[in-house]
Amino acid sequence: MHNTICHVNEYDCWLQNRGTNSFDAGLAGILSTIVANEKGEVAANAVKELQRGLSRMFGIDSKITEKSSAACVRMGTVSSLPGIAFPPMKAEGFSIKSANGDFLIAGADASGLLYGVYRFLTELALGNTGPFDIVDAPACPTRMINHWDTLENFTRVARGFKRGMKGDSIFFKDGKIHYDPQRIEDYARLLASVGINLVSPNNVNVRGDAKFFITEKHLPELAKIAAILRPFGIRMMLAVYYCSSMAFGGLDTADPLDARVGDWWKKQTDLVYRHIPDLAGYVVKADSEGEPGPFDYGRTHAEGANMLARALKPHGGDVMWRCFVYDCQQDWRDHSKDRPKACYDIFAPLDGQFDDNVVLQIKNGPLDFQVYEPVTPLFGALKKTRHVLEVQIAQEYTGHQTDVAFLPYFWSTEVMDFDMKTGPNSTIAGMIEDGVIEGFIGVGNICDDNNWTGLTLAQANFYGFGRLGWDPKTRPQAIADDWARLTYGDEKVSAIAAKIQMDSYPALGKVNNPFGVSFMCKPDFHYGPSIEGYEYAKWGTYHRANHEGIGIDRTASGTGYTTQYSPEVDKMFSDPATCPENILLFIHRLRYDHVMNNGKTLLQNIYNNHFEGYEETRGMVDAWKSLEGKINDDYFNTVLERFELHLDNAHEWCDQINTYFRRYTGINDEQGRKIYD
Ligand code: GCW
Repeated sequence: MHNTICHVNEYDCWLQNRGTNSFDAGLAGILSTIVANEKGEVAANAVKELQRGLSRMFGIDSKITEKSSAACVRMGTVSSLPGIAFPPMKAEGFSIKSANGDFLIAGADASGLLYGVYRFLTELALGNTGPFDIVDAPACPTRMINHWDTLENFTRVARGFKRGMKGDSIFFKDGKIHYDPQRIEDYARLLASVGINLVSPNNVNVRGDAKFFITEKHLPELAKIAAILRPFGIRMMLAVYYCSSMAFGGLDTADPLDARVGDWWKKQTDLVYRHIPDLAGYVVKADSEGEPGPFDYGRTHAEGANMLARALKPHGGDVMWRCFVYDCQQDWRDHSKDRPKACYDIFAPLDGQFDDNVVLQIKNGPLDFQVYEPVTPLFGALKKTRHVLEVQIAQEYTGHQTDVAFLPYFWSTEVMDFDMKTGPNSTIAGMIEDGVIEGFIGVGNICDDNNWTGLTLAQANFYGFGRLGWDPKTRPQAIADDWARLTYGDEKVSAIAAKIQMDSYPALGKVNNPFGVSFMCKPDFHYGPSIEGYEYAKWGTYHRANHEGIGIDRTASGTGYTTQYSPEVDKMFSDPATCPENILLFIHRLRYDHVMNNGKTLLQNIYNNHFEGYEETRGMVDAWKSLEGKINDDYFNTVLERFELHLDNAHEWCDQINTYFRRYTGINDEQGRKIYD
């Protein structure tokens, strides 16, 4: 019988403090001596992190010394360990070896050493005590969290709605930069433990006083945050306001081709770097959802981005230029415009015109972080422009950190695995490995709640984001398993928690995204159903359901969206029989009596998915309930509270969507299940 209660501290996430030493005497002896001689800020911190981690996670008190003849952990960067042979390591990589009774942790560089330390601690926590022969490195150089935090209270996304967040920012409060340094350090540890090396704290909609982040008013405080992140190998970026030269620069223009504008940015950027010399650069949202940009001056996005890039260039900084540019003032009556086409139409023709320190930041899908969407066609199309992939860790459209939705499942199976067929290794993961896509950016889901993410189980999304940025081919099952074992320790509890995570995304897709129809959510708030909430709005997010059918024809015979892809993908998408079902109605307008590959009609499949999705959600909740008494009550209950809301939400989605389609079609469910009038 298994009677012990698994104690989990929600604050510690996957770096649980197990406290007591359960290693045998031999192993504990080796771990009690760390031999290192590191002086640099990051490398010296790596040594301390090993000491702290061994103490916190395993109750081993170790001493750090420069020499030892006893068996020990030897560690250092390649340059500080002369005379020892290492396998070749890539930048930020490490090797962990068992040799002559010692453990040897070597970093290609200081960050690599730090990542080697976390990997070593992780292996021990997973029960692997060696012998070790691990060589590893991150797949891409840019692994970044974009916080969408505002100075006003709470981590708000825009227009006054939290959209996926609970709690407030860990950086800002009451209109000011305000933080607990210990909390920032703990955050940095979590980030570095999964290989994240960049953070931008402020929202890309740069409003109010956040516009002044690049001035003396705020730079000293921001520099202090940067200083806490630095020993963890993490650099800061800042989201900047495109029209700063007008907002407080005393100019009457932000025209990128006006020399006064470029000069102003150069001076301002010099000031920024006096405070934060290793700032990684600026993140920019321009000509997007009401934010100003180069279009206001009749200039291209290359001209706008290059102007900022030139100010950053002498300091080694990059511009992360977001490609979320589309017309948000559409008229639903006008069928000639198709929002998902905008990103490619605007940016593909500019390929080759960007400076070498401009990096285009492209959302995974062409619409906006919906539950299912095709991969943005710009990937694979850009040949001469640096670019990165942006996903949303915050559950804006995927359940607001109230509902459980394991996003690595989606990022992996629908994004990383998708083959753009633009070359020999043209899955998104392949392009990341080949350096074609040079980074993975996530809109953060962190807040000041004790558990960091509001919904405790959403810690797995933060964790999984890091894992996929490190290795984009990591399977979601491995992420779920490792996250669960590191969090819970106990095998039975871990198996149940991992299964809940793995079941969650397919269940979500079944209840609230009928075959790729998106934006059926409550306008602005983005949680809960409102089937026609966006139907007559200006945002370009229509499904155009009527009594016969639903969806938009985005093939060559319709809006032409699919022609933005390679011929092979265009062909696969264009035939409803080969188009991936998760995005079928994103690409096609189909009649409700269209027979799908399983021989059932579209309508019947919609009904089936909704009934099943709700039952699957109930199954997840029951699985969680089975953990009562097996896990500490406080942890168990906070998760259960959210699960109850989640189940209500799934119920509402299921019934509203089924009723909507039955009202339109007058056709009943073939299995006679209850659909309300
Ligand atoms: O999903 C949308 C959000 C906006 C956000 C925008 C973006 C920061 O609703 O709040 O703005 O995406 O990505 O810029």
